[in-house]
Amino acid sequence: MQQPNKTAEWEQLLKLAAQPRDLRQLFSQQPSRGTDYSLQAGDIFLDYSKNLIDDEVLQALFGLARAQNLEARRDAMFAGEHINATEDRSVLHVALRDQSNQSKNVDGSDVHQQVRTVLDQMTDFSTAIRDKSWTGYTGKPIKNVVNIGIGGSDLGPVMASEALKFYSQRDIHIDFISNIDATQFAEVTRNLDPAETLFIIASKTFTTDETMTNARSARQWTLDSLQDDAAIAKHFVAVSTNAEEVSKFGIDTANMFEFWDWVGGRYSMTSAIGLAVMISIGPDNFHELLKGFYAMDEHFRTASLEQNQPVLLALLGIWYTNFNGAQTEAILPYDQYLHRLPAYLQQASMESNGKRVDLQGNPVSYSTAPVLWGEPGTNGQHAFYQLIHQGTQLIPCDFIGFVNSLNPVGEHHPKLTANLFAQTEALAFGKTADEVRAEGVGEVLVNHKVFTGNKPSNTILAEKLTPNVLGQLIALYEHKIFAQGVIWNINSFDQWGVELGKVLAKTIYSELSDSTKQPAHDSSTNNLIARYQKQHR
Ligand code: G6Q
Repeated sequence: MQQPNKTAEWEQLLKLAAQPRDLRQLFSQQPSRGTDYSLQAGDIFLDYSKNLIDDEVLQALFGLARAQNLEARRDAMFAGEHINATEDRSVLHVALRDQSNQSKNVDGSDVHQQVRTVLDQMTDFSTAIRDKSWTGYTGKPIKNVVNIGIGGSDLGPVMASEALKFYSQRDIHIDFISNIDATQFAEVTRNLDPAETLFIIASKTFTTDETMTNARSARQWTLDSLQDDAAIAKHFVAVSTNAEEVSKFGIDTANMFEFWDWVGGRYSMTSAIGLAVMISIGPDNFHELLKGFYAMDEHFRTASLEQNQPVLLALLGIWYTNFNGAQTEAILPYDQYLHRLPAYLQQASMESNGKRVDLQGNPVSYSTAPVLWGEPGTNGQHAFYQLIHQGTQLIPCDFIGFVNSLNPVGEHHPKLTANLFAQTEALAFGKTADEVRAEGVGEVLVNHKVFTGNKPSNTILAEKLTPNVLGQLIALYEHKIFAQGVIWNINSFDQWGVELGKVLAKTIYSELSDSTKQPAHDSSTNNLIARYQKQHR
C-alpha cells in the first residue's frame, strides 16, 4: 500500500486537470453524453454526465483505484480481515444485512448467526411495543420511544426514522436525545408521560459521557414519577456491546440488544442501533431496509470498477478534491423526508476520512475528506445556492430525488422535481454574457447576471423513497467513503481525533465545578474558566 500521489496515475491526473474542460462543449461534442455517463444499479439511477470529466480522466481515475488495490481491499473488508488496523478489528457492517443465509466465521464466531439472533430479538420486541402487548410499569401501553445515544448511536436512527416516517406507526412517537445540553432532555420529555415512555439507551461502549448523563437523568425522571426501581425494567432497554456496564446501570441484560466490535459506530444503523427505527416502521419494513443495503453491498462487491456506482462517486470526489481544488461537497436531497441525510453523511464521511496520516502512520501530503454539508431542496436554493452558482469556490453537488412523491398533493411534486433538474442544468451550463445581453440587460449589470456554469453535479434518482431504496442509497455512500479511504491509503474506521477534547473536558469539568481549583491552562482557557466560575450560579 502506497500513498496515491506516488503513482503514475496521479501524475497523469495532475496533467489532465491542467487542461480546461467545458461542459457546454463536452455535451455538444457528444450528444449521447447524458446516457453514456449514466449508470443504473438496482433502483438507483446515477447520472454523472454533468461532471468535468471525459473518458481519459475516467480511465486515469480507474487506473488510480487499481494502483491502490481497491478490489483487493474491498474483498478484504467483505472477508472480515482486520482492515481497521489501528484498532485491530474487522469492519463488517456488511454482515449485518447479508441475506445470503450462509454462515460466516470471523475470529471464531459465526457472525451471521449472531446477527440473526439479535434481529429476531429486535423483531419480537418491536412487535410487542407496536401491538401494545409490552406495557409500561403501570400497565399502560408505550406511546413514546426515546433513543438516548450520540454520534453513530444517534445520527443513523434519527436520519432513518425521519426518512421513513411515511411508513411509521403513527400512534408511537419516536424521539431522540443526544446532546449533553439538558435543554434537549427537557424539551423532549416535556410533554411525555413516564408511564407511557420507553428509553432505548444506545451506546456501543456504554461509557459515553453524554449518553450516560442523559440516561441517568431519564432514570431519575422515570423514578420521580413511578416511584419504584422495578419500573426500570419496563421502561429501559439497552443497545450495546458492553453487558457489564448495562447491568451496572440497572438494565436487565435480558433487555439488552447486542452488537459487536466489528460494527463501527457510524456504520451501525443496520445493527440493533436501528431498534428505534424498527419500532417505528415495523420489522417487515426494517427487513426491506436491510435488503436494500444488501443489494448495494452486492453491487459494490461484484460489479467492475467501471460499472460500480460507489466507485464512480468515490473517484469523482477524488477528482475534485485532489485535482481541482474543491474543499467541500454538498448533498442536496430533494425530499423533505431526507432532511437529516446531510448530517448523517457528514459524520460518515468526515469522521471516516478526515485523516492526516496514512495507514502506516506517515503524514499525507494530499487532501483527504472534504467538508460535507447540505440541506434539502428547494429550501437551500433560497439560501446558499447563490455561492454555488456565482461564488468563487468549486462545490461538487449530489442532487438526490424521486420520480414519485409519497405525498402527491396538487402540483408540488413536479414543481419540486423541476427545480432539481433546473439546478443541475443551470450549474452545468450557466448563462453567458451574450445571453444576458440578449435579454436586454444593461451593460452595468451584465457581469452580475452571468452564470459561468461548468459547476459539476451528480443526479441520483429513484422511483420512490421506500425502505429498500433508502438502504441502497445509504450503502452507496458507505462504500463511496470506503473506496475513497482505500485510495487515500488511510484508515476510514478509527476516529482518534475525537479523543483529545474529551480528555480536556474532564479536567475542565472538575475545575468548573470547584472554584477553589486554580486552572493551569493557557491564558485564554484560564480566563474563560475564571469567567464561568465567577458568573455561574
Ligand atoms: C462513530 C463514532 C462515534 C460514536 C459515539 C457514540 O463511528 O465512534 O460517533 O458512535 O461516540 O459512542 P457509543 O455508542 O459508544 O456511545
